[in-house]
Amino acid sequence: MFYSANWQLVEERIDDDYLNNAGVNRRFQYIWGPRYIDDLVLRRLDGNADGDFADVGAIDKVYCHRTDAQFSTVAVNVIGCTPALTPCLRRACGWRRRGSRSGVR
Ligand SMILES: [Ca+2]
Ligand SMILES: [Ca+2]
Ligand SMILES: [Ca+2]
Repeated sequence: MFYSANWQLVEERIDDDYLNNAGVNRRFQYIWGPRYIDDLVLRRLDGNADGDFADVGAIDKVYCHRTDAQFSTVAVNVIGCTPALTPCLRRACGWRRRGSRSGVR
């Protein structure tokens, strides 16, 4: 696990089958917002640990965290990723283009 200087978890590397096949199988990255130290915005999963988050289908995913006023996660929206990250995040988190109605969470 890797942490920022503020002790926010930024990356987690998981070895699911260490005894039979040592080596990372999955990788999570954590993206934090600027509002507070516990402002977790989303996690993204590199489900095949190949270094990208663009494998379509059930392999790579985005987990968008919705939080309450105390920055506790109250809901997680999970979607399979697409090769282009921005539309993927828009779908997962309901983000809109700047200037459109009901924008960022
Ligand atoms: Ca392994
Ligand atoms: Ca991948
Ligand atoms: Ca890939």
